[in-house]
Amino acid sequence: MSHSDNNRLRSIWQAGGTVFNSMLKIPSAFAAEIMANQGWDSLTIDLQHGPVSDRDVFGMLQAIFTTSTVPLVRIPWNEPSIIMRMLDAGCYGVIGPMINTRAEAEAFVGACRYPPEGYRSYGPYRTGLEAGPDYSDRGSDTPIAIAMIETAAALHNLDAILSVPGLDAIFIGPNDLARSLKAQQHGGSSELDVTDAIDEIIAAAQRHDIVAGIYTPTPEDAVRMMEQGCQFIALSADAYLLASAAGQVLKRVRANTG
Ligand code: 3PY
Ligand code: MG
Repeated sequence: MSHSDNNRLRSIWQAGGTVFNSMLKIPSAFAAEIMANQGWDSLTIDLQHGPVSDRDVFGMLQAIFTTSTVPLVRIPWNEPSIIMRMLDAGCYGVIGPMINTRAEAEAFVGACRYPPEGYRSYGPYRTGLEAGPDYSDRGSDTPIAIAMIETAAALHNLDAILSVPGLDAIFIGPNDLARSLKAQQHGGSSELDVTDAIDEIIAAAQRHDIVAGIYTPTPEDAVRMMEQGCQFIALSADAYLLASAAGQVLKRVRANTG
């Protein structure tokens, strides 16, 4: 497969479409290959939550690149060295967790772009194999920079974050967002509803002409969020999908025996 065109996810978004993605938490090239063969537009290798380490990423990328699925990575924290190493290895986009201020968003986007747009250091040792020898000439426009909005602070600084040049998309983390908003309300009700906050974030992204994305645990949530305007849907994760399929099969067979 050739990724030598510009990032395919941008073409989907520019045509008004939705990118369907899932998270990879199983540190295995084989598991990544199985997931990539199911037709996801993109898959996100998750270095933030789960047992995947830097060293696992290489084989997982090689497996994903046997298909047209676009590989992204979620870094453990907003830190430039891991962003650069993941882009050099061949990830086509980075999801940065817990981006709370404009300065953090600028640092995040800058690490994904070569000068003059950013401060990414040169050294794409594997990317050229997939993206072609001219990668370094267009290395600044190929990677997708996706900032996670998942705290009360980020909600407060929404317009400042969303107006950072070069930011492609935001990704809402509903779990952290709920915890952060609840903490801000000094404990508040245990059933805090984050629907209003999510609506506010999607509306702000649309105002700034930035793609809105969100994590959704179920297909029903995914459809609902897509209808609300999200164009990047991260639906569940390999580990959860394996658990769910295995559990359902066993339940069905037990229901039909003694
Ligand atoms: C969250 O819900 O906080 C997430 O980070 C989902 O990936
Ligand atoms: Mg989170």
